[in-house]
Amino acid sequence: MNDITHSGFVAIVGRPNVGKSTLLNRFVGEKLVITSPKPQTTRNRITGIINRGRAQLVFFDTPGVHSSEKLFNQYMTKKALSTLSEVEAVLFMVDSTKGITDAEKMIAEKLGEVDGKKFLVVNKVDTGRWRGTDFSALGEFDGVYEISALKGDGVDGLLSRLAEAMPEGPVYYPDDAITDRPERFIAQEYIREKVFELTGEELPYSVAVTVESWEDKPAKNVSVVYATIHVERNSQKAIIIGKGGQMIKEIGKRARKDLQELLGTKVFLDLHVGVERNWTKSPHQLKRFGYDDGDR
Ligand SMILES: Nc1nc2c(ncn2[C@@H]2O[C@H](COP(=O)(O)OP(=O)(O)OP(=O)(O)O)[C@@H](O)[C@H]2O)c(=O)[nH]1
Ligand SMILES: [Mg+2]
Repeated sequence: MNDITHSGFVAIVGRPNVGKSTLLNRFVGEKLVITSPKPQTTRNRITGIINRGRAQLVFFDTPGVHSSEKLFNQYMTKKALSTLSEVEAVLFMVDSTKGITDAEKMIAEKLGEVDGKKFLVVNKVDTGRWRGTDFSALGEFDGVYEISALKGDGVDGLLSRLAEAMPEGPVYYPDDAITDRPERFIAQEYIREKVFELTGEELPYSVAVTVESWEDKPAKNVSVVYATIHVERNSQKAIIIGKGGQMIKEIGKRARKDLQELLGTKVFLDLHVGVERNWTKSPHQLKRFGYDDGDR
């Protein structure tokens, strides 16, 4: 049981690569969402739940906001911006090592129409590479926080402030929940993260992952998971498989390790590669891989 009397939803928004997902993981204290030095890592709105004192905070990690002609990128930006009007508070995250870009201006403009509380979060201050950009010029904020999502500096203070800002409300999720996403989804994301880690610049943007089957065998303390890595072209399939199957083996090894850590059980992970020609350009295929206009 808990004594939660206050609750609310908090959106984390910003352009790609500013550290939104790193911050969500820091808040929940687990590797819930995937991160990478490459931009456009997060593709869906993903919930992270934490209880702090009397408040339950339901965070939304969102895809990076950026302008693009591509259907898939437009979907991601739309997903992020539409989240803003549904929350009690917004964390507008910027990268202290960079300047203000069009993406920040897009977000600032949208924030002007939003009722919830607005906090400016200046991230990556651990780098010591803040060149004096005045981010607070982006709008009116209820607070400005300088943090390191990676190292944790300033994160606790921000969390306390957010907890205080939550209105009276119901308990949305049980005590032990950290997300409303199923383990299948997290497994797919872990596999996708390893593709970001192990393959070159463009390839990760052509990759989607689906879990085909998942069977828990409690007697043997093992989960048996079959998953497919979808790419857009045959040449990409060859890269994912690698010489003598080395690449796919390494992807599987790393994803399995993360999954075992999260689940606390052994995992048998079997990976396959499939070609879905130009799936990023097809509304139907985007939907099939979980990138649609529903509430996620
Ligand atoms: N030095 C430093 N690096 C950070 C910090 N926060 C995040 N990073 C790094 O910045 C990169 C991007 O982090 P993510 O959390 O994936 O960024 P994101 O905003 O979720 O990116 P998208 O999902 O692409 O929109 C990763 O390499 C992180 O390790 C920080 O506080 N300090
Ligand atoms: Mg992210």
